[in-house]
Amino acid sequence: MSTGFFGDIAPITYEGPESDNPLAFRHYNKDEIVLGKRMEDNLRFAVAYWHSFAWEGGDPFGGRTFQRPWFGDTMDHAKLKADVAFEMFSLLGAPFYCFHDADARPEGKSFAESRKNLEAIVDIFAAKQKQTGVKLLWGTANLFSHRRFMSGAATNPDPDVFAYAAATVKSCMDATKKLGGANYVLWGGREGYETLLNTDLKREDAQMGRFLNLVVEYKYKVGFKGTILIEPKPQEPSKHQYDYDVATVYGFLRRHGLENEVKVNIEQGHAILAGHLFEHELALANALGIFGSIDMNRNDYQSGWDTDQFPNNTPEMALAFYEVIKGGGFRNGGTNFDAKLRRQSLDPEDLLIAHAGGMDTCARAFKAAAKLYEDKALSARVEERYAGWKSAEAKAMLSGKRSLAEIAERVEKKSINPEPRSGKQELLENIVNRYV
Ligand code: XUL
Ligand code: CO
Repeated sequence: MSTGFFGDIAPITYEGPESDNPLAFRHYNKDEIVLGKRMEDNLRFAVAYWHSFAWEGGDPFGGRTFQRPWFGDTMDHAKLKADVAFEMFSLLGAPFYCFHDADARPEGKSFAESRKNLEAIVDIFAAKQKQTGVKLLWGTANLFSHRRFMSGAATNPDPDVFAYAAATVKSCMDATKKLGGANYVLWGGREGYETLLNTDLKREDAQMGRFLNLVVEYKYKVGFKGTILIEPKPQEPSKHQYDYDVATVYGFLRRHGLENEVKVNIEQGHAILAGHLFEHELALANALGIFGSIDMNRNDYQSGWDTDQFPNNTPEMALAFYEVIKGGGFRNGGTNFDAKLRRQSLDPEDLLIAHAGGMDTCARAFKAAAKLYEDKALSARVEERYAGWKSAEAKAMLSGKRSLAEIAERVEKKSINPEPRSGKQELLENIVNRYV
């Protein structure tokens, strides 16, 4: 039976580019074949439980603006929340969702009570997944909201907090496995520091490395088939976070022997906070072989803060999806809307409008990127730019067959005097604009 929260709004369908219905797709036709796959399978959209159902509309200057009938600390509230959430997934035709333990269940008076609350909700989620066909893209543990985690989870100076965090992750991995989740995510909002004056960096790195190894060991022990993902972010809430960006995470994984076990979940807003383009982070993860999934959203470029807005910039998103496509597309990963309404967007329909718009813009951007890729509009030129490296002598230099002295000798003997060539940046930018 419907909760009635969304009134008489009908499921959102594809109506084509000419439609002016705010609750319709203009570009996202889930069955359209692009790059040999249905759009639904290319994009693998997921709704983030925390932003849409747990966040109350507060900001640093004011509290709750949303009035939702499921706000409260009881299991009945949590059940109503689950009912509305799955109604929304179905109205949107979103194939996946993602959640933290704390989004879904009330906090208990003890660890055991919190775990039991989670298990009860997981049973409800499992039944709803079966009814609706909606699946879990990833599960995760909230190791940052409760005051016990204020000085870190794995990196806490208190070993009891490390243990509590480990127990929490175990319960969330169990939940994710039970729900058939495609991935398990770790985002370390408090794994970092507020001040170096009270921090032992070396020790905290070792603690975090051991913690992640425990997670990977447990994955094999229980036979979880999904991918373990780390979500990089440079700061916020902590002044400095150890999973700063993709390059930093890769160094951490190498240091702890995990570069073949763990991949990354890359978020647009986090890339911007780290001083990178979203596509930079995606391209680097591909180059390092650790690309996993994306958190799609948009930062306000003026605020310098993680504003988690719904994505709406087609040209920027097309370049991001271009990197996803170049890397072979999503395998276990997908497009999770780690995005929240603005706090004045009070109406139930605003939740649907926001997601439908985000899905539509992603579809439009993905199709532009797919065409750019198929036409080799950029890649043929990139290949040409590096063509000199195909020569035998160039290959010999790279493969260790030439010493520095031998290379120097050849430069003099052949009077090598390289002539610079145009990088053609404006031409390439103009080409991209023809597609987006
Ligand atoms: C916080 C953030 C998290 C993670 C999951 O900035 O992105 O919501 O995605 O913990
Ligand atoms: Co995120």
